[in-house]
Amino acid sequence: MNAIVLITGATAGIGKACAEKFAAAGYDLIITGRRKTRLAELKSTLESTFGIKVYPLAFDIQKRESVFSAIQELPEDWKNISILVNNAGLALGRDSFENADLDDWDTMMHTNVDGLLYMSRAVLPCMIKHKKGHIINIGSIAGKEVYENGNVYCASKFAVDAISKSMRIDLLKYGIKVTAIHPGAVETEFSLVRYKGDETKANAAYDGFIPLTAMDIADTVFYSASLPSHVCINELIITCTQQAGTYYFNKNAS
Ligand code: NDP
Ligand code: 8X3
Repeated sequence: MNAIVLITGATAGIGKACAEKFAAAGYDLIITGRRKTRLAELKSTLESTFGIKVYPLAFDIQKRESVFSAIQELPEDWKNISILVNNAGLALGRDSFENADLDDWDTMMHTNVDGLLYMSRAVLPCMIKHKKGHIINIGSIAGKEVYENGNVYCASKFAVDAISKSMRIDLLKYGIKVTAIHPGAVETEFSLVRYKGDETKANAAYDGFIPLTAMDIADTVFYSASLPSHVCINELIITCTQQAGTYYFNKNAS
């Protein structure tokens, strides 16, 4: 086996780009998400293109039992995970606090926060045993600054920021690295999911500027994971050149 990377939310966007990036560098991959067909297609493409091994795991990351059993049931030779990329996540709705859908709030907190916690706890015993490992959490600029109608999505990403900082302290004694990457606007399926399939609203989210691509973030994740063992990027905020915060954009720049 090559070194193993587990990437959550690899069926689309940033997670899929991370899978392509690590596969191209010769890592074996465990890829997760709910959409089985997409996982199977990605496995087939990456194995045939890069000659690596891919183990797909389809489950809902919100469900604690599903996360722990998926990891416990991995074949022994797949359990030695070197890098965990906690990427699966979503925003649902962009509504004012008093009107926002409570189910949307629950789904965001359960996915972005609980899912990341469960996955980290499920994978950690192996990293602790080997006194080696790297956990890379995908946060957001929304976890650094709140914005109007961002309420619970922002809260979930502030939680990712806090969890990343505290994990780094608690896991210091095991030599495990913890990195948080906080992207600004990245054009993926994110906005389509946020606006529940409304393509007009989703496309409008990127009007007037050139957003980051999923591969821009995958490059940054891969760079963070490729540094010498004594170097750990703690956190990194990355935006496109036309963005300087959750509110500040230089739109329609020539
Ligand atoms: P996409 O919608 O393109 O991809 C999201 C991924 O998360 C999919 O693979 C999806 O898989 C997975 N996912 C969502 N919910 C669940 C669930 N309950 N169980 C398992 N997997 C789940 O979005 P992005 O690639 O943009 O988002 C990736 C991460 O980046 C998220 O954490 C997001 O918050 C963060 N981010 C995104 C930014 C952006 O502008 N796009 C900016 C900053 C951060 P499936 O549907 O198959 O389950
Ligand atoms: C996604 C970026 O600004 O749309 O995390 O919340 S933003």
